[in-house]
Amino acid sequence: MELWVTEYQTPALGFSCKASETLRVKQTAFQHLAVVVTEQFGKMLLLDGMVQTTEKDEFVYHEMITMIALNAHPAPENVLIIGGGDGGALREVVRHPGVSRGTLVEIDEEVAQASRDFFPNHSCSFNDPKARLIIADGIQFIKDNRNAFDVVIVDSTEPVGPARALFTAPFYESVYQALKDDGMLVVQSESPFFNEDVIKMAYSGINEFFPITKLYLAAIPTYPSGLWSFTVGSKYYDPEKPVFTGELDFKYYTPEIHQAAFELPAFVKKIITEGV
Ligand code: AG3
Repeated sequence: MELWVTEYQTPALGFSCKASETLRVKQTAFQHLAVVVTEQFGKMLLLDGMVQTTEKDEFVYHEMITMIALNAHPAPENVLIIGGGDGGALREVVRHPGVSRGTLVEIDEEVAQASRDFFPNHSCSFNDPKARLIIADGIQFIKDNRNAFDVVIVDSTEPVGPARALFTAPFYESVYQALKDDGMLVVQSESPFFNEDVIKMAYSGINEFFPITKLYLAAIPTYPSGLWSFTVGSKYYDPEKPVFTGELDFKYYTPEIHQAAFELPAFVKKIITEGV
């Protein structure tokens, strides 16, 4: 018998992967969690039926959600990640030579546990001396910090369930206050093909508080439509300009990609210019 796992990316579109094994299926306190082994992409983590990360293509998302801000900020010493309990983004953060502390605040400890159990290449970051893993509500955590971080990265699930408030203006205001005077925020903001509303919500919410707001793109085969967006809010530095000159081994990111990622197709530009 063949086993296939399907994410319904829209009510009319399913994305299916042939799977050889189911490693974990459980309802956590916050969401439904599954880990399966797919033939195409290796191990895959799903939350509430939505693909979060796979062994084979995780590098695109994790490099691109971290390195744009880290390489555009001249001194990204103290970095906070909200969500991202699999540890993939944290792995990228702590390997950056400019970073001295990477703090990850994840609400659901079962996500971190699944990563420890099945995704060693993600969860290796938990043992890094620069890393700190906190199981807590990111919204409360950010409110308790003022003028503390150089970069804040929001590696959330979709704005349904526990992540809903992470896409609202009051949250972006708390992030603004938790950042230092030259700080930067990066959030994952979904697919320009399927989630125009989410992009508008993130872009306009961030733009309310941050003087510089920009959208950039990356190609991620296992996420809906394969084209993914990130929104960055910056208090001072231009996020488009890489200033890091050191050597790091990347699989997707290059200094040229850094700048090219901000070049938007006409229909994407329209999403952020036509307002909410
Ligand atoms: N967080 C964003 C995943 C969004 C995917 N959406 C979907 N499959 N419908 C990923 C967490 C990786 N650290």
